Amino acid sequence: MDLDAVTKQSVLHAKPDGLILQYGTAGFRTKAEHLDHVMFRMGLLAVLRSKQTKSTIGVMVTASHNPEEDNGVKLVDPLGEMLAASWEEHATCLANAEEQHLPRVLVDISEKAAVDLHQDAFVVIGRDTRPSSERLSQSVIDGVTVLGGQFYDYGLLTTPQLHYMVFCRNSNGQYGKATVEGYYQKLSLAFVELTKQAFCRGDDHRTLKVDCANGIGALKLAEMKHYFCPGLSVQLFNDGTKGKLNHLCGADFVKSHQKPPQGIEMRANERCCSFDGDADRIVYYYHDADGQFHLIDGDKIATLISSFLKELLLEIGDGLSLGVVQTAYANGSSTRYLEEVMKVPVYCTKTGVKHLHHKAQEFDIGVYFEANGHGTVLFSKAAETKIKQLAKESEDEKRKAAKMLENIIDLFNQTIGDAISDMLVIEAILALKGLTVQQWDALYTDLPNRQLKVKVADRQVISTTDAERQVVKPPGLQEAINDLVKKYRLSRAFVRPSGTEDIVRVYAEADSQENTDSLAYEVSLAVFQLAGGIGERPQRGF
Ligand code: 16G
Ligand code: MG
Repeated sequence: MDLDAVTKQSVLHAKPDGLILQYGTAGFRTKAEHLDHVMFRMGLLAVLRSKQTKSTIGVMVTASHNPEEDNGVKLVDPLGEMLAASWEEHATCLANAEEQHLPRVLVDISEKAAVDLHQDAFVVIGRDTRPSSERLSQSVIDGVTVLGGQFYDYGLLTTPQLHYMVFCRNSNGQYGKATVEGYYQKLSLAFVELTKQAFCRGDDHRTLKVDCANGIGALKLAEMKHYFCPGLSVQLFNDGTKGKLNHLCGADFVKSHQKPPQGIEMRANERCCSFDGDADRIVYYYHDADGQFHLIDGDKIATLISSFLKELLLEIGDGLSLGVVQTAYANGSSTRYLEEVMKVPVYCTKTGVKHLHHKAQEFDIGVYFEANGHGTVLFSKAAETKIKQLAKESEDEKRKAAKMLENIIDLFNQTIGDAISDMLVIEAILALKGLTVQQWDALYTDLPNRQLKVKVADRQVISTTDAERQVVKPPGLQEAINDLVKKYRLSRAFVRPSGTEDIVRVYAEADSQENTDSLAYEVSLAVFQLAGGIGERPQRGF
């Protein structure tokens, strides 16, 4: 390591005094103007990680659903997975080191992680459409080059596409070609194969309206859409030509406000969906004939997909295990439906893709979705081998089911959740089952729910257990929540410190919207009083 060169370059990417940031569930994320030094340093870290794993490492510059002024950065590990937890700590140390300590921290990390400094390093970089992203990804490149790493800059990519590229490169092209073209071909081929057996329907059923959050999803879908036409025709809205990224649109807006995005023309019973700013989340929705808005969130997506997979697994009859992984935010009705009607085992983990991903790996086939629309399906190596073998050998019906499963394996970006993959799988299932969006929605009825935010002096005073469903500290808060929950029917509430914002999140559900809103308010007040609330007290009616 040429530490003198690092010190010289680092001055050009100086860390603002006193700024402390944490590598959280979504990497580093804050106002773009505070991130130049973090980007440079993540370039350095990616080189060390690449040398240590002797593999290509990815760096994605994005702040997903956050406002356009924000930005962020995440590292992608060799198998296209999120960065290993021990390296999140290294990332935090490196990002927060004062200028004069930077060389020492680099040496420390190299020693602790037993990095072979003579090894070559290769880093691939992607970025979203934010105005700040191009400049910030240049800072990543500066970091990579000063430590002697090689790099390839993909430029504009969705987050899942960068994960895909990393995995392709580390599997010698076996997973697919490490190009955008390769990604389009792999997914659309599987989609066309899978939907071959769908019966013919009217043209209107094949159209899907997509709100692209004025983000990268618009550019990539525009490039990709002719690959799966005429099987599916997508109409793009909020494509970034006019509106601001994530402003009054996108999956996060639709899910948290439970209303349609601006900038999309919805007619009664038309199927619509929204991506988030980096296209790793998706939610569906429609207006019924009375003009009422219906949201189909990640829970209902998981239900649709797992019921289809379960049918196929029954058909091949090979005893492969299927499990669904959710978080505490999953609507109580979805959990009940999955367990009691579909008889599928359901597990709850902490919020954040890496936790769900980890749990889903325990099954032959693990379906995981957060209610916010972040999710995918993982197939174990053994399941994949079995399915591929059956698709070649067995008799007719079994073979048909195995072939479909094979296409589904190819369709899901097996690295992390991908809005484009999810959309294609959902569209294929709806076509194959001849289901309308209303029929899908009618699988079960969501319990009314409400999410609120509370400002506190230090959100770390709250600690939780049981996959964030119970508060351990501060004392008395869980008892207060228990007493409030008892007042309502079908009720549930929990609180947790956010991993991405400086606030505490409150979730409540109950038998009616009115009761849900009361419960959410009362729990917010308990948090404010017992966990050091600051600013304005929570108000009833929001
Ligand atoms: C991040 C997570 C997302 C989670 C959200 C929760 C990843 C890639 N992203 O965006 O899964 O739902 O954080 O945010 O893990 P919160 O901690 O502010 O509620
Ligand atoms: Mg996202």
